[in-house]
Amino acid sequence: MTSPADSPAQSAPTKHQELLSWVDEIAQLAKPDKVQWVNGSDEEWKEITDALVEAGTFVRLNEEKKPNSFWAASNPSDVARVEDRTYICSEQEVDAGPTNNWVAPAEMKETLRGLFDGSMTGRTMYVIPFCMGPVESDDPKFGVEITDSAYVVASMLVMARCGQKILDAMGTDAGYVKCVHSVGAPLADGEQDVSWPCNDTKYITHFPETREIWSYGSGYGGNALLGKKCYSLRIGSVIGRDEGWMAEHMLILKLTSPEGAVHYVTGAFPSATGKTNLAMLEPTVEGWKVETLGDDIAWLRFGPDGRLYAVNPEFGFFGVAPGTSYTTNPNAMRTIDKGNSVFTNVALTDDGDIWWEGMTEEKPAHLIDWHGNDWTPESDQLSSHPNSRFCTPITQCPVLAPEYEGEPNGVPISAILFGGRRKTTIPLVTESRDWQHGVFMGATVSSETTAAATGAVGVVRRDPMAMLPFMGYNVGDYFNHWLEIGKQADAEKLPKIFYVNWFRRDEDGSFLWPGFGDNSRVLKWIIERLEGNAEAVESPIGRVPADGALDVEGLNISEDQLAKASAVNVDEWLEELPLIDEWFEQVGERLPSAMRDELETLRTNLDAA
Ligand code: GTP
Ligand code: SPV
Ligand code: MN
Repeated sequence: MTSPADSPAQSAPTKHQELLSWVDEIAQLAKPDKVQWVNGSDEEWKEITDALVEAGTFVRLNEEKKPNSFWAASNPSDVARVEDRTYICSEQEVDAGPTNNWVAPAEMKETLRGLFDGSMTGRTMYVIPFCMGPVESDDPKFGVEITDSAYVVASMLVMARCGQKILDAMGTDAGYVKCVHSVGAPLADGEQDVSWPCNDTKYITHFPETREIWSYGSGYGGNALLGKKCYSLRIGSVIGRDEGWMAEHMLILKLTSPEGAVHYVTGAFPSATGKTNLAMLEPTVEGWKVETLGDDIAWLRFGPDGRLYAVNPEFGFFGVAPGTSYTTNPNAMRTIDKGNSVFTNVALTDDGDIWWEGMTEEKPAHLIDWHGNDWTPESDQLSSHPNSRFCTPITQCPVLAPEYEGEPNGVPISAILFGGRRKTTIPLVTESRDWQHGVFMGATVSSETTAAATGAVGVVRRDPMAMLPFMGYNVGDYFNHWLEIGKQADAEKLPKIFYVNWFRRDEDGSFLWPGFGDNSRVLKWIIERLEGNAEAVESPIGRVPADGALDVEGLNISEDQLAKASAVNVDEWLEELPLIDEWFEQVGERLPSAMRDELETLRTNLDAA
């Protein structure tokens, strides 16, 4: 056994002294068997995935169906983000705000030091240098994740730009976010490993002042791939507040009209509420084209022309598997069919491929389900966990916009969509009157909870800007930051803000709006509004499409259904008001007064209606 005391620094591929000593410090604490720097080479990918197959974490899929791809099943207790175990450890409790769990940083560090002491014994400690967004951008943001999970290494290699080229770009002194992760399952000498090591004790912790992330006990997605939610959103939102930009839970798409006009649009919808699907949809309206730039996270910065530019800091899709099919999201299917992907908690077919609920109309006669058990269509259990995921390279997406690589500083945004999953109340599409009203729409987004986080599913909660679980600081300050951003640009340069809901239901529980590719009809109306070519009417909650303004040609929907999907129902909104009151009470004293003003305007409008 080589001990970390054998100086990982000597074999280290960097002269960044501060980084080297930090890696050394973590190795001294966690006591791994060895330290390995991740370089991002093809040989390394093969070595790591082979080792994961050997360990039973990965099953290699059929090369003809999914080349260079793998199936993994997690421990059944480790399947989603754990919001109740997620902490923002700012110096002052008030800076974490009323929506985040908080523990004082010194106290949390002490707890973590105890947990990490020897936590990597018997394992390899990997060091993953990564960059959020193109390394060629004007202001590349670096991170280094230390982890004892080879599954995390394989997933990070798909999800972020990683390896030697990043270390080289960091030089000897670049700043970076320190990300420390352990599954919390040390191995005693000779102890047999399990296929998915993890710990019942979990901590997902963030230190906004020192820009650090420490994650313990989980190997899953947003808990463990620390470039994703932990850095890109929680720490990212803090950096953005301090530097005058925004880190948001948004897809980015490019829309081209039949006349060739190009618009870039972002959309913030809560977890498992349609970002991946909208990002790469196939329009059902004639002549319109959608291309993808991102499906989960956008960093928005002002460009020299005073417009807001969006960059996707990620390099892959970590998408919800169930419901993804050649009918609902053909471009996601084409992306994964190219291989080089990791599938977690889906089902395995008899010919070495993967399947999940909704992939095909006809269910396979036999599967191995995500628990590793035999499964047949008669089975009363789902074959795949509702939050099972595909992890696949974004560069394989057939409708990836060339700007993804070609514009390292991002694309100028014309419109921002907010949306939630609501059975009632929220109409198909509403246009805000101005930036402040749009911020109010975002600040009051509500949505039914999904399987993307542990806990009850289907409960309506406020999920402001789809960021409730991802804000790295006080929610009131976050709203204020949105308002401040709006003051930094002329109104005509700011994106226009819209509120959408694809999930309204009929009395019988069925969706009123067909969704998916037909959401292009809403995008079309939005773009026509921006260009002054579509009619809208004022309503108490904002502007909605005038009769006949929404293109429904060829759409299989009754007039009654469309009316119900689009309706501004004053009674439903009057029931919503006390919920918004309650939410603003919860936000507390740092709620900007402009948000109360907007609420009073809404109340007045509804009373007059
Ligand atoms: P995260 O990756 O968790 O942030 O999720 P996401 O916002 O990217 O959600 P995604 O696009 O993966 O969609 C989640 C679920 O919603 C899937 O099961 C989809 O099939 C379903 N869905 C997406 N768009 C629509 C839509 O327009 N209508 C309906 N009814 N369902 C949709
Ligand atoms: C989400 O929950 O919003 C996701 C999946 O995109 S995770 O990476 O687990 O955060
Ligand atoms: Mn997400």
